This record gives sequence, C-alpha cells and structure tokens, in this order.
Amino acid sequence: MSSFVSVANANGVAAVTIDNPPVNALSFHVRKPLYEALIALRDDPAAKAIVIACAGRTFVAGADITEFGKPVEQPELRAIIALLETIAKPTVAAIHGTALGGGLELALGCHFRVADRGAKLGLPEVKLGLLPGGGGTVRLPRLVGAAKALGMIVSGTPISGGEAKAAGLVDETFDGDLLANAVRFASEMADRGGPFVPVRDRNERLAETVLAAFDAQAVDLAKKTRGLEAPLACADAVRNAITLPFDEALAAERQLFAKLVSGDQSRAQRHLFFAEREAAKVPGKDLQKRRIERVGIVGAGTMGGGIAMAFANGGFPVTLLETSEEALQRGLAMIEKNYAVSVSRGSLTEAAKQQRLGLFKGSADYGDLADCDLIIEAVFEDMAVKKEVFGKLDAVAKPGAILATNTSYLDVDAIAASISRPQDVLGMHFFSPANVMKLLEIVRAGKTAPDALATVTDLARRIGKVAVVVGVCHGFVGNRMLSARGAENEALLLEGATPAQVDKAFSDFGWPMGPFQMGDLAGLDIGWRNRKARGQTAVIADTLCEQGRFGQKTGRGWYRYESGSREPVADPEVDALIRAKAAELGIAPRAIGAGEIIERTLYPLVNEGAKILEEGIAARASDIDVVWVNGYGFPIGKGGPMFWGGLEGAARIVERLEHWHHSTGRAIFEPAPVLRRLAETGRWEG
Ligand code: 3H9
Repeated sequence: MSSFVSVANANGVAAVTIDNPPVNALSFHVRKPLYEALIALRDDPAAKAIVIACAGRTFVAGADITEFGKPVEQPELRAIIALLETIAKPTVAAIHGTALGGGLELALGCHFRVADRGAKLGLPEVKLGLLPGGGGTVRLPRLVGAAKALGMIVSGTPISGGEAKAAGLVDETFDGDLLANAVRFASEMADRGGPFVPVRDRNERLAETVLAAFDAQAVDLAKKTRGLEAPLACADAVRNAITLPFDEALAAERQLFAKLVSGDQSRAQRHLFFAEREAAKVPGKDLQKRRIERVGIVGAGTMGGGIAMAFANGGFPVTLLETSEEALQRGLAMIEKNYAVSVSRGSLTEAAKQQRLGLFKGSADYGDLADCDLIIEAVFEDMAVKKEVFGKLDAVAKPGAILATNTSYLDVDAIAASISRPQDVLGMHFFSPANVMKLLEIVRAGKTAPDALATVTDLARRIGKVAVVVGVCHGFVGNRMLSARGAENEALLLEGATPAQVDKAFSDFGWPMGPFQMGDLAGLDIGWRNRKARGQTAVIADTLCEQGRFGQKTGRGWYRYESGSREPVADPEVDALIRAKAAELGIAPRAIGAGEIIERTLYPLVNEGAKILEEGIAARASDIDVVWVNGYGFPIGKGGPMFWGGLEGAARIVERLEHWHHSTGRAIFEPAPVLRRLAETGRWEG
C-alpha cells in the first residue's frame, strides 16, 4: 500500500483510491502502486469487482505533464491499461471532477465507467501539442463512434457526464455519493456475471463508420490547423483505429505520440500550459483577498460594454455608468444585441441571456458606484479625462474599493498620484472584444497594495481571463512590444516588399494574419490619430488615411475589399503609392525575402521583450509569452516570442540585430544587454 494508492474492501468490491493532489496526475509514484494493487486484486478471490476512484477534487486529470521529455519509468500507463484488460472480474471507473487525457484513457481500460452528472470527460492532449498516447485514439471510437471521437480528440474539448452517457462513453451517471453508487454498480455487474468485454474488443460502433464521410470530416479539420502537427496526427490515429487491427493501431498511436512529444511544437505548448499557471503566482497571492461582490464600470462604449459583459458572464452584478442617459441606453442596447447574437448562434440560451442582462444596473450618477467593490474606468484615452474620472471615484467609492484604469498606454502612476488613495489603484488592460479575449494585463503601479493586486489576479481567473501582472511603461508589455514589431513595416515596403508579401510571411509563420491585414481590420485611423497626438509620422500610412483609406470599414486601406467582403485584395494603387514615396526618398526597390521580413519584425519583438525583462516590467520571460499568445495571436506552436527566441538562439538573434543595426543605424535593432548576455552565457541573469 502507498500513500498515493489505497485499497478498501466494500462488501466484496475492492475500491482502489488514487490520492495525488492537486489533480491526481498519473505520476510514476502513482502508476507503480496502482499497477501492483491491480495485480494483487486480479488474483484476489475476496474481490469480486474493482472500482477505481480518486480522492480530492477530481478523477485523474491526465498523465503527469512534468514527466514528458524525461526517460519513462515503468510501469507506463499503457501497461496498466493492458493489465486492466486481462482482469476477468468487472472493473469500474468512478469519475468525478475531470477525467482528462491519461485519466480518461485509464477509465477506458475498465469494463465500465460511471460518472457524476456534472463531471467532465475529454482527451485534451491536442492542446499540449500531443495526441492521446495511452490508447485513447483507439478505444474512444469503439465506444462513441469514429466521428464523435474525432471531434473530441481534435478539439480537446471535454463533454459532461450527461453527454458522455448519451454518447455511450459512460454506462451510468449519478448525483450524490459517487463511490457508494459505483461500488453498488460494480457489485450488481459481478452478480450478473460475465464475460465482461474490454473496450478493445468492442467493434460494433467502428463497423458503422463510413470511411469517406470520416475522411471528409478530417479534411475539414485539417483546414483549421494553421501549421499545427498534433490535430493532423490525431486524425491519422483515429483513422488507424478504423482501418487497422487494434494492436497495430495502438502501436501506430504510440509512434505518433513519441514523435510529437519530442517535437518543438509540443514543448512550446507545454511551456505555455505551465507559463499561464506561473503567471498567476504574484507576490502576495496568499494574502487575504478583498471581497468583490459588485463591479462598477465607467464608460459604456465598446470597451466598457465588453468589460461589463466579461463580469456579468462570470456572475458578477455590474453597475454601468455613462455621462448621459442616451449614451447609457446605447451601451446597454449594444450589450443586449451581443447577447442576442450568442443566442442566435446557439452558444447561449435565452434563459442565460435574461439572467445575465438581469445583472446590469445602468446609471448616469457617480453616486451609484458607492456600493461597488471594484470600479474600472474605460473612458476616452486621455490623461486629463482619466484624472477627472478618478477624482470623482475618489469622492464616491467606498473605503478599500479597488479603482482600476483600462488605459492601454497611459501612466498608471500618474493617475494613482492624482487621488488620495494610490494604494487602491491599478491598471486592468483588457483586450477588445473584452468579453471574448482571454488576456488581461494587470498593471501594478508603484503604490498598488499587494492585496489589491492579489485580489484582482484571483478575480481575473474567476471570470475566465488569463492574467499577467506587468509594470508601468508606455504600452505595458503587449503594446510596447507591438510597436517594436511594427517599427520596420513601412521601411520594408519602401525597400521593395508589398503588404501582401509581409502578411504572407506572417501567416506562413503561423500568425492568424499579418500586420497590414490587422491594421485594416482594426482601422488605420486609430494609429493615425495616435501618431498625430505624439507628433509622429508614417509616410505611407498617413497618406492612406489622408485619402480616407481607413481599412475594412471604408472598403479600402492597405488592401481593397469588395462590398460586404473581408477578403483582402492587393491594390495596385497602394503599390504605386509605395513606389512613388520610395522614389521621393531615393530608395531603390529590391527583392525582400520572408527570412528578412521575420528578422526585421520578430527579432526586434524578442529584443524589446528582453528590455522589458531587464527593466522588471515583466517578472518572467514566460509572462511575456502568455501575453503574446493570448492577446496578439502569436502562434501557440511556437510558444510565444521569448520561447521562440530561445529556439532561434540568442546568439543568432544578436548577430542579426547587429547586422541590421549596422546597416540601418536604427535604434530598434540595438541588442538589449540582457540578450547579449544570454547569447554569451546562456543565462538571463548576470
Ligand atoms: C496525457 O494525459 C497524455 C496521455 O494521453 C498519454 C500518456 C502516455 N500534470 O490548472 P490548475 C498542475 S497529457 C502535471 O491550476 P484547475 C498545474 O500545473 C495530459 N501537473 O487547476 C497546477 O500546478 P501549480 C492531459 C498538472 O482546478 C495544479 O496542477 N491532461 C497537470 O484550474 C493545478 O492546476 C490535461 O491536459 C498534469 N496533467 O484545473 C489536463 N494538470 O498549482 C491538464 C494540472 O503548481 N490540466 N497540473 O501551478 C487541466 O486542464 C487543469 O489542471 C484541470 C484543473 C482542469 C485538471
């Protein structure tokens, strides 16, 4: 017996309990005693049936991800499952919480599965750049059919206990004491008598598969994978389950798994899994949190409305404040319309919509914010306006209320210093649309109280955001690095690249779109206005804006858009404008390859990240990766700019930055001292 696996006998049924907090991952120290216990029980006449259950908040949530990339210690999960399939007495998995990845595969090794109705069952390996490597691709289709299995494995999205019952994945669902119900179920099965057929020998659902329809489904999925290898491998493995004998399909799955687990994409995605969790570990995280029951939002525009929805979606009552009744009604109508769209798409029920709308209270009176525990301003991006709002909040907010600004660029220290309680002030930089985008930059100002920071970090998680704490600087982590990424955009065009070439280099890299398509989508007038406010210019973009070419919303920007279409079409007028500006500046066009485009845009991105680390604006390189993957579409298979920079090699990046610094003289290419140090010593620290 071990402290991780215990066995109790309940009326002839052996209840095996795994206890490996926090999520009962199948670490080596669990696999070994579990294997030994199952051997003993297989041969024990006193046990007529076996139940596998878990202590704590969940069933097994998967293999132990920290063990990947290290030598595998025996027994492997597959050996445990193979052993289970040799047991003649009934075996039952009792699933509460989540049965994910290797956890569900363990359950698929049992003859039967019973679950809490609200449990979640899934194979999320694809999100780690993997496929299920414990027989999941071969056994799941045997229970739920190939089409359903493919959908579950390629999306990685779990299904509920109820849905799993309907699909044939679980045999019974229960409310109440799961272990007692599972033991009773196992006892009944034993009394009913065998033979008990292991999942590997249940082929009826597979026999129903129409291969052509399956292949068509797989082709559709392949279109959406954007360079990721794992979803394609998942589809191949499920296809093998249909076309190959069980053992051959299992062996093929193993090979595919071994290839993926040692590849850079899976390493990158595993890095992100832990990076997101690391980011939540902020100084003071164990302090007593402030109570947040009602949230106030100042400003019901696109941003304020989205933030308000994010909180209502998380179940928080929201007071939404606007300066006029008319603006308030406009904002509330927009929120209602957004929810109606979700209902029409089937992602929200009408009842849930009504329930969420019921959480909103509109007001045009600052006094109505007095009962809010957190107030977020989302007004016009102007320091004077922000300070005026904070002055009013200072006058009405209750003591201890957290006062947050949603500024994207402005100095949060200056805002905090303008009121009497700077310890309660911080930044909450949401990304648009705020009810959808997962990233939240939490800006820690010089005087922000640690408990306020910890409270907001905790709260972010409760509303489904991925939060990263950042320090005060112009643009914080994300937008500051975005400026660095875009600094060479116009120079590339003037020297001979087209917007389409630059965008293609980005999409080939794995970005959802390139910078020029992105500009057209967001609206070129925003950057134009910002440049004018800061006394800056961009020769080509400014001219486009002067011509009224603001992007998709005007049908013309860096590209042309046919009416009603979002499909960018290269525009000869833009090419002519670029060539004319280049001629004016005496720049002769030359051919520019994708490699150069990446070096001149993404190496400065990494370089700026290094500066941000050096200045302490981000606490860890992995925090920067979390920002870029969740807020700016950096390809997950590359792990974020800092992880990718590591794969490229700091020495190479420094060498190329120096090259471009030498040939252009531009400061953006000057390697950060910390990057040089990394190149020389392999360490960030001195
Ligand atoms: C797999 O199974 C491969 C097999 O097919 C083949 C094998 C041969 N391992 O997320 P939380 C840690 S691949 C190690 O904050 P929640 C996590 O880092 C696996 N550690 O909790 C964190 O540590 P810390 C397939 C793990 O309640 C702590 O547990 N399975 C693992 O919000 C709490 O985690 C998955 O991909 C793990 N498998 O969410 C499931 N899982 O406190 C991955 C968690 O030090 N896990 N940790 O920061 C999850 O999705 C969520 O953790 C879960 C709980 C939903 C279970």
